[in-house]
Amino acid sequence: MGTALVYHEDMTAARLLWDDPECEIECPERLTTALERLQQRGLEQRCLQLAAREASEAELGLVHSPEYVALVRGTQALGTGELQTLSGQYDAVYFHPSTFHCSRLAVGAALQLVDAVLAGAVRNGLALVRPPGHHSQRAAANGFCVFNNVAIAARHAQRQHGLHRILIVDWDVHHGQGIQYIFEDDPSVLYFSWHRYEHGRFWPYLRESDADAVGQGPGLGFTVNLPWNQVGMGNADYVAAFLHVLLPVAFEFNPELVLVSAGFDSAIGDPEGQMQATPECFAHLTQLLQVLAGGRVCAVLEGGYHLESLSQSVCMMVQALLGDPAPPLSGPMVPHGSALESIQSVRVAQAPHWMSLQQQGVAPVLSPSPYSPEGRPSSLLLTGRPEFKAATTQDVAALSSLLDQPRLNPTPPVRTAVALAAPDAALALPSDVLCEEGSAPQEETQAWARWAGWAWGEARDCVCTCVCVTHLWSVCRSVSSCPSGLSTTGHMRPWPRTGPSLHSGKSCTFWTGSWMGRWAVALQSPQPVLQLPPWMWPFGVACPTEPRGCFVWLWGSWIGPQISRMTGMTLRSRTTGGFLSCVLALVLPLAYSFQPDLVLVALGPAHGLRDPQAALLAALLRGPAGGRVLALVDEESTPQLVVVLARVLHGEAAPSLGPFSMASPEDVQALMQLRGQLEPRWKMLQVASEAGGPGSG
Ligand code: X5A
Ligand code: ZN
Repeated sequence: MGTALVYHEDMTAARLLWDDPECEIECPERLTTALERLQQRGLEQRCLQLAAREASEAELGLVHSPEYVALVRGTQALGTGELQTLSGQYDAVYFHPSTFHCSRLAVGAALQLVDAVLAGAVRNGLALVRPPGHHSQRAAANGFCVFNNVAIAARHAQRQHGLHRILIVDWDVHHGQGIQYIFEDDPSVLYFSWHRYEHGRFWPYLRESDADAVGQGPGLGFTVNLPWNQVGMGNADYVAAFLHVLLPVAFEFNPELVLVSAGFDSAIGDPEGQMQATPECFAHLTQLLQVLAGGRVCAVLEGGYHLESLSQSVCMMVQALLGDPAPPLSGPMVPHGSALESIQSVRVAQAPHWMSLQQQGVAPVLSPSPYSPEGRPSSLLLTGRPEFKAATTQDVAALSSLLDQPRLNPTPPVRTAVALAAPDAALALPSDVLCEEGSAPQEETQAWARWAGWAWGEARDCVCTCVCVTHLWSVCRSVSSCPSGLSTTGHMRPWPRTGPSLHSGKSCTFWTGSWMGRWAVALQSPQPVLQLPPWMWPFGVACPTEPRGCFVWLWGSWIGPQISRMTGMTLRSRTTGGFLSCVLALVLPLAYSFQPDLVLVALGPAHGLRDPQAALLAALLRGPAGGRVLALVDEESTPQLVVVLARVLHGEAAPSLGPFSMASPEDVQALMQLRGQLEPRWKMLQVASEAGGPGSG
């Protein structure tokens, strides 16, 4: 199951024919540069390449009025002066004689992509199109957009493929008000948008872009707006928005298809967005979306006006769609105070509509919007656009050195390997997963150590290898028979070869079952597991003699060689809501805050996770350590678990968890307590600004 790339050269034909500083950034080079970069990196060749077709007028009619379609059709015959006059009737729009053809190709590309994915020809894909679509309305062009590509694709998926729940994720830096208007009373389409807002002082200056616009009538709660009130939002803010707002709601919604309004003007260097997220952030966002809807993700290009930043972000997204691991995120994983205020305000506004947001408790509304109901804020008229500070030469130099960094690594010799006692040809492993036998304990240990070496050592400079399902027992045995721990043992030699040793490096263990006790003893932990503080007890305390639940265990270089922090919690929740809260609100924020070099996912006896839960956990944990994951599975586990883990670690879609069920009050209570304790140290756990009041941050 591959990735489609839909494109047509004709979409480069439309261009601005007169002087207009606002519109000139929407230029043909946006497509040609991005495509060239995809070719250079060998990514285009790995995709199923489809030539875009023109959408029919009936298809345009799924969203647009016949009069409007006729009007755009008419622009083909207009002269430059007439085109300019007509363009002036809309906000930030230009028409070109080729606009009608280009816009029909843009819609057609989105439709073809949806058809390919829903027919099962590919798992996911990207349509590289222009003009963009998300500002376009039933009878109006707006913000460079002529027809609403993504909205039409959603209606098409409903009418032609009978879908009932479609999620639209709009990560363009502008509010896709066009999509919002089209679906605001429709509960079958959940629209999520984040956007630069600055309390209403940023284009398109709409009251209805704020967090309290949540949809209407039967569509209440199916519009989710996350306004950014400051520029400079970065990787931590975007990931926090996904973990604490989008994903809880999306899992509860349980979409059959994810459409992405993939604008990259939300990336660093973009003149419109003025944000700070680096290109690899879009690989992470893409990966996070792929745990939904069986991985059926259809992305359609929207904005993105810094050619280099746009091209790199597009490459990152395609790489993630292809299943490659995402490079680790750079920079401090600490969300901005203003971002947390925004996240908090959406959670408050949406809590009445989503159980998943009620579970974690929300504080009262922070700050009323300073937006004046009469129209644009008066300060805008007085001060112009203060948010656009001119970039200094220093900024420009820093940006180009950042974008010059090589961030796409060569493909590793083996992306995923599996060690099994008795490899079985009947196991449905992907053909390019290396499967090796390790039946004797010594061989198993060696195989495991070799995978570990790949995952961490040799692979450090060539992406990362997501590796290894083996027999936990022999690993534990060899660890416990070696009192000084992994880093010094001869038969574990490959482990510390080129990477930092287990003690001095940052790694992150997700450990389940009774083996944690042995492991801790083997590592001579100064904090034996049984001394976990009482506030962790509700989540299950690790006890060497009594396997119970699942444990999260972190240690790192920041307090030297000691195991610095241990937390324990159970993931063994009977409800999907409880499990998801653990993963989204605790495990992933911890892991993203910690920025480990390696993630160990160990599923011991009685780990209590159902296969789809284990797969989801493993899939999501590929993010924080740049794909370096080592999964250890107990020998009592079923071959199905081995296969499902190998598949998701290899980049395939995680199986569905099934319908959402609300977490138990005990789970919620315990989780809140644990988060409260950990929040001061691990900032990605925060869902509200620390000062907790207006104007903070
Ligand atoms: C698709 C998109 C932006 C329009 C900005 C007008 N449109 N100032 O990014
Ligand atoms: Zn945009």
